Amino acid sequence: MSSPRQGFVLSETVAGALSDGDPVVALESTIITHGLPRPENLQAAFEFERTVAEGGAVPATIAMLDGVAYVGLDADSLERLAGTENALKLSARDLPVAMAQGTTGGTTVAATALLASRAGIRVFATGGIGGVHRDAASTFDESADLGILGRCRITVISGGVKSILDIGATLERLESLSVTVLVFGTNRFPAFWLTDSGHSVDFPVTTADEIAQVMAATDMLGLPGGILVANPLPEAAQLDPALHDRLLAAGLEAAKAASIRGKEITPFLLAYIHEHTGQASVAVNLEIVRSNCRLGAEIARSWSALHAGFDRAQPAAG
Ligand code: PSU
Ligand code: MN
Repeated sequence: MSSPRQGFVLSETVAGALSDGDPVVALESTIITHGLPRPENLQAAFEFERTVAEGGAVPATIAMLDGVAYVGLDADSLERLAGTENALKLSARDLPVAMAQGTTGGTTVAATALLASRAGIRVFATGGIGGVHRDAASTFDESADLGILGRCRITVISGGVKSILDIGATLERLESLSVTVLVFGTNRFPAFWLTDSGHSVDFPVTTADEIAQVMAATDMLGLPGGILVANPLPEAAQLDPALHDRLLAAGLEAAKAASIRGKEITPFLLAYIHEHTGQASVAVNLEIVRSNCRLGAEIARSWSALHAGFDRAQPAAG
C-alpha cells in the first residue's frame, strides 16, 4: 500500500479550512476503538464532531485505515473504524508499522498530536491523556503522549489525567519536558472523572483568548512543544468520589491479577471501570469530551482571529 508523501491524507474540508486560516480542531480515535464501549463509540464519535462544528470550528478526526493515516474522516470511514473489532491502538511509534503493514487502528493522543501538528492543526480536543503509570518506578511505563507533547506545537484540551495514573509524577514529567500546563477556570488540576485531583498548577486561565495568546507567545519564543489545557468538570457533574475510589482500587487489583502490561493497561482499566459503574462513568466520560470539544472550538476560533490580526498587522513583512 503506497502512502502519500507527507504520511497522511488530508480531507478536502480540513485542507480548505487550514488554507483559509479557519478554526480547526483535531480529534483522536483511540477513544473510539479502545476508550468507549460499542455501540456508544460511533454515536460519540459523531457527536464530538458535531460539538466542534456547533462551536464554529471544523472537526478533524484522525485515524489509520488500511495503512493510510487520515486527517479528517468522512462518516463512512468513521463507521468502519468504530465497527472494526480488532482495530489496533496506535501510538506515534506504531504509525510507520501500521503504514507498512496496511493495518487499521485508532490513534492515541501521541499519534494524533503528531499527525495534527504535521498537518498544521494547532488545537486538539480529547478526553484524558496518558501519563506516568503508578508503578513506573519499576516498570518505566510512561505514555508516549508526554514525550510527543514536549515536541509538537499543539494545544491539547483534556479532562486532565485519570487517577489510574500517578498524576503528581505526570505533572512533574510535563514540567521536565517543558510542556506548558494550564487549567481552565481554576488552579486545581482535574483527575478526569473528578473535578479536583488534589494537585494544583501555577497558571489558571479564564478565557480562550488568553490561551491563544499563550500559543502565540510559545511560537515567538520558539519553544518546541505543546500546551496542555486541563478543563475540569463542574463538581455537580463529576463521578461520585466514593464510587470512583472503590472502582479504582478494584480495577488496579484486577489488572495486577490478570498480569496486564504495557499498552493494554489503559484500555483494561477504562473497560473495567466502565463495566462496573454501569453507565455512570461512560456518561461522565462523554460529558468531559463534549466539554473539551466546546472549549477546543472556542480556542481554535480565538487562534484564527489572533492570526488574522497578525496578518493584517504585518501585511508585507518578509
Ligand atoms: N486516557 C483516558 N482515555 C483514553 C486514553 C487515555 O482517560 O482513551 C487513551 C488515549 O488515546 C491516550 C492513550 O493517548 O490511551 C494512552 O495510552 P498509553 O498509556 O498506552 O500511552
Ligand atoms: Mn504505556
